[in-house]
Amino acid sequence: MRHTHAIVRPPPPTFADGLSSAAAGTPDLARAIVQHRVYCEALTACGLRLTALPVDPAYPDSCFVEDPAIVTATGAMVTRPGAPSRAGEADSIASALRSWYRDPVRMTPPGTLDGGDVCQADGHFLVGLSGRTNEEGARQLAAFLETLGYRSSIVDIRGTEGLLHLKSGMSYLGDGRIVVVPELSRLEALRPYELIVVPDKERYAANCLAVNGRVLIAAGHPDLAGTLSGLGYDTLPVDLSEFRKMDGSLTCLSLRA
Ligand code: CIR
Repeated sequence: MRHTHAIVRPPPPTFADGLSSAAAGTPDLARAIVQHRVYCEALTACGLRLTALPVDPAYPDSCFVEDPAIVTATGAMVTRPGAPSRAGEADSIASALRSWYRDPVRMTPPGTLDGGDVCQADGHFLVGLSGRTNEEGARQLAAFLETLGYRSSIVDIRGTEGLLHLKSGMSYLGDGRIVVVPELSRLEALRPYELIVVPDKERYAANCLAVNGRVLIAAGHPDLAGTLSGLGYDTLPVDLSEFRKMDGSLTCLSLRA
């Protein structure tokens, strides 16, 4: 599937006040801004046209634009992010999406869902139940996706320690292949796919981003980079150290369609 554009939003001055379970120290804002710029350049190098939303200091986590919306080639849903401090991000993403989609659908209470829990594998969506995404949110998304002709299945990761979102532990590469952390590799929903299991010490790199024939991968993960190169993928390492301190990774920094 060819991507043509992406929405991004740079980290705000309040970035360090965002949610984090990483216990990896305070992020350096200046460094985060540079890393975000390099990330944007990598997306541009993959052929995407970028729309950069204005910095939003009211929401420290607002650079993680993947969470308040789900976008596809033919429609978009504005979600209800599962963390109370992020709920207000939905309104600003909704207005940004109106320049792409005639009528973005809004999720309604009591559903909650973070886009980080949604993994699109061509015409099929894997939707994770997590601390952020509840059954009602997953149900509303599945019903919406069905109207667009997509199928979905639910994957429950609530018992899996250390994974904020489904995509913290897996990514779809295309060609029926999924990169996955060891503890998710036995999931029934993944049986139709060829799995590339990331060594535990490189688990952060399970969140990688396949765009238009290239694969962005978190810098500093030579085993996975070597495996992917061996399979013929053109990998593009991106340093995300400051976003990792805030539980962020590659996919969460953009909305791609
Ligand atoms: C949060 O806890 O919501 C942010 N600090 C990190 C969100 C990362 N989002 C993602 O992986 N989709």
